[in-house]
Amino acid sequence: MSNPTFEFSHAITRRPTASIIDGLRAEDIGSPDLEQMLKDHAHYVATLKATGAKVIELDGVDAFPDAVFVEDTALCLTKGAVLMRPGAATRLGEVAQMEATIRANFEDVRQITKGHIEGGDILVTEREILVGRSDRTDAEGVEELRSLVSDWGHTVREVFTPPGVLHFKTDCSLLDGETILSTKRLDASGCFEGYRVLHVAEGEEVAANTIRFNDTVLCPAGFPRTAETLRAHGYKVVEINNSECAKLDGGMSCLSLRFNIR
Ligand code: CIR
Repeated sequence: MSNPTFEFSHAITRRPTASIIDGLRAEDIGSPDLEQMLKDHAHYVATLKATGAKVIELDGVDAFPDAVFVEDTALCLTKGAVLMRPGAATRLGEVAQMEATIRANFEDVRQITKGHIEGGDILVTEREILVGRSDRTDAEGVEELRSLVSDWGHTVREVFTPPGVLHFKTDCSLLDGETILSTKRLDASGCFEGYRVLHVAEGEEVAANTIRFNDTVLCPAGFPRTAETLRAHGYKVVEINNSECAKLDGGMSCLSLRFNIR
């Protein structure tokens, strides 16, 4: 495999802690169960490792209930990394918790200092970086990201996360250099023109937040028609229970930062 958009040597994850019950959520559908979440998290980490990647497993930070959702704190690219500035006030401090690990792995580290942007709103494809404006990501944050990554050769395109959807990637994932898995509602916005788009099955919108990690697509369990679509298109799928993270609007992408420094 030589395609940098889905070839990863490393991932960073962080264990959930007891404070997970205080994690942010749009709607209260019950408190996450830490024991179950730890089991699911271990399955997730083992699946990443099984692809041959090194997983940097960070200890939980009890002071930050949402810290398990590491994706929102940084954007890892080939030439460097950018520390984010989360739009959720309770999550701002998570960036400082991640900074040392990012600096240990990247020589060139830049930082968003204006506005807000969360990693969950960023989809990196082979040709561009799509950033969805959302309740967590604003125009100022998008503009600063654009200026920070332009000399690394990246083009940033501002798009829009559908109303009521937490992050852009809540509704889509990159499956390979040209293929995106998306909900119909997000694809209908026209943001994926020029890409091949597979739709998640009707009623399985939650399954849009998957990750392609080396030869494997990690998919939340319980969405059999979408898993079948992926398998029918030749992807190797591993289904991971996501019942507890889902109570906090989290999914497969949120649980790791992924990069390639092989
Ligand atoms: C939050 O509301 O910020 C967390 N409870 C969930 C974050 C999910 N992160 C992601 O989609 N990248």
